[in-house]
Amino acid sequence: MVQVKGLTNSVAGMPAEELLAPGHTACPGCGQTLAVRIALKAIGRNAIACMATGCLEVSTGLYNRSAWRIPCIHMLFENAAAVASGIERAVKRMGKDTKVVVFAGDGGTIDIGFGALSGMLERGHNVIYICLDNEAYMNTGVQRSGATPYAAHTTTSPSGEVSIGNPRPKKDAPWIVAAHHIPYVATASSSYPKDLFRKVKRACEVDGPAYIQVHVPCPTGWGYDTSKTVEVGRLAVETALWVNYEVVDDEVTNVMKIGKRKPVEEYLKMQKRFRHLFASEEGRKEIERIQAIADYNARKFGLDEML
Ligand SMILES: Cc1ncc(C[n+]2csc(CCOP(=O)(O)OP(=O)(O)O)c2C)c(N)n1
Ligand code: SF4
Repeated sequence: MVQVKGLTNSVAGMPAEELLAPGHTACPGCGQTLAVRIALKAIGRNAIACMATGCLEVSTGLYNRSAWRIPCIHMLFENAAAVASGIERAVKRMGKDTKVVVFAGDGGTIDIGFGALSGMLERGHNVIYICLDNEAYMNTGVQRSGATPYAAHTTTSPSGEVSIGNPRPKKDAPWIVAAHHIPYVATASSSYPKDLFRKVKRACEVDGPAYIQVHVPCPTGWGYDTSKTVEVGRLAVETALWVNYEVVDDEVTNVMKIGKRKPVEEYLKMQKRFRHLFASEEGRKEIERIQAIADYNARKFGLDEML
């Protein structure tokens, strides 16, 4: 394998080997491919990846220029978890300990593939499911998904004279997944690579289903400079609009505390998808509503308690 100086060994404590090769066609600054690169370092070579339709698939998986250095199968939105379930049973039948991991976008996971995911969790398959949550259907042109945050502008929730953007709050998928009483659920962010690495490692040790939802900023869909991906992702956590935590055997644990919370404006003002909120009095009121969502998260997870 070619080792490109500066592209390997970038985060201390992680294997230098890159199982997602450079040279794929994702946009510069894509948080999604960053998350996959880190997750694969944690999972290692003895794995089979299942990949639902989406940005990841078209940018890393096209025949004959695949960036995957482990076996990778592309499925539909609807059946990613079902195919993974079948592979897991086949691997078990063959007496192997190969890990089966699904990578799917928020659209593929939280909307269209949710039935298959729920079935996989409920049947107790030994599969790691990683949802790459860029908060919209990016691959087909930034359409709203069930994970799109309140008031965000997307092509199917456009802001304008009659609308402030997406009218519905973000669906709380990790919470719904946790209600299946599986051994391990976690949320993570591509802006906190060590935390993400640790969580994927932990998921590998679980006997049964593990679900990790990773917040992955998307410069193209969110509208910010490609150099700011890590900063935007960190601001989501620092404002409490995204909370990193684990649910182990039905108990919430390891909540990532952030010290003094930043106001949500700091996160919103960096992104074009929220630009309209700063342009009118009505928009300002919506920012207050978004601040209330962050306050709710802080109460729910005890973020304001002493570190
Ligand atoms: C059943 C079905 N409906 C619609 C499509 C078209 N389609 C392809 S990719 C995509 C968006 C994927 O969004 P998401 O899963 O969030 O992944 P992202 O591209 O954002 O990474 C859509 C709607 C499809 N392939 N299958
Ligand atoms: S549109 Fe967004 S998620 Fe898709 S490849 Fe580009 S940066 Fe990544």
